Amino acid sequence: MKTCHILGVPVQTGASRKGCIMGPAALRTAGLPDTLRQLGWDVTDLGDARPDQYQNVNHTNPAVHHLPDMVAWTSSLTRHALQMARTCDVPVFMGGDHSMSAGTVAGIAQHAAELNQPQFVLWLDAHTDLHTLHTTTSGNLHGTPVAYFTGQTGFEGLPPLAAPVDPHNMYMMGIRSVDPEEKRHARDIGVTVFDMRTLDESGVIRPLTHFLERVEHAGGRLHVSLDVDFLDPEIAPGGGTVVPGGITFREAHLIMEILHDSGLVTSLDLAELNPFLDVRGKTAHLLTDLTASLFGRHIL
Ligand code: EXY
Ligand code: MN
Ligand code: MN
Ligand code: MN
Repeated sequence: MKTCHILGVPVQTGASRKGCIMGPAALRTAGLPDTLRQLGWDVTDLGDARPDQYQNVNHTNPAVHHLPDMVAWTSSLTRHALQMARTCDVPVFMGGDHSMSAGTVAGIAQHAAELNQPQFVLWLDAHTDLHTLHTTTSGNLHGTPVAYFTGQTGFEGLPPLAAPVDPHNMYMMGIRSVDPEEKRHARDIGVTVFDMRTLDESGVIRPLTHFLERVEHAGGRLHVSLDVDFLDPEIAPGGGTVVPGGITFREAHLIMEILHDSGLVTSLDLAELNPFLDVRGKTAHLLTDLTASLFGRHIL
């Protein structure tokens, strides 16, 4: 039986609006662990992570706030993610705002390096989250994890990476809100971005299967990072930075079903769920249902 360890990550200081601290509890209330058990997975809920010691660190960019929190969470989550990747088939991280992925992806990538396998990342998001501590103007650090774990400079104070993710192994889908510096950054470092315009024109299947062929050919491991605002706000209102014109219910399930059938997914983030902004648990239930599709519920 395949094993899945689930870790709650109640972090919210990376986001502009508070409430992601309740994300893990909302996903448990929506029944995520038992849903996966009913699909035949050996699921262990590890409870919620805690940040490491609070270190006093500040940054030359006056806009940046809550940096000590990101430092404390990143060092804790890198350690947790590495341990989880070593001890189960598919670690699942229930956030919490997207700054969590600085630590989850860093730890997951470190394990891939131990296995001498390339780490690929599929970033499902309206945003590229490619700011550094120097380029962010909002100072909300959930807009920076991708630049951090791909090893970009400009993260003074954060833990050094054991194994940066190669930006050429990063694919993004659903993108529709990108700041000018992020556009430059994405081009300069070679991240592949399938924005909503591309998906409108070509659908989700072609870009996704092209990416999965690359992962398969490279013998890679695949981390999926699903941000609530990847989805259209009509079906997923429970996020603090939602953007109109997102992925539909069926497109999202199709992506999860194709990912399941590929057999390539080795870890998952569920990020940016803010139950304070949700409507009767609608987004928490949708994330749980999408995770069930990723774990094989659709198999007849
Ligand atoms: N790019 C904007 C900023 O840096 O503030 C918006 C970031 C939103 C990040 C959310 C987690 O995806
Ligand atoms: Mn703040
Ligand atoms: Mn994000
Ligand atoms: Mn986002």
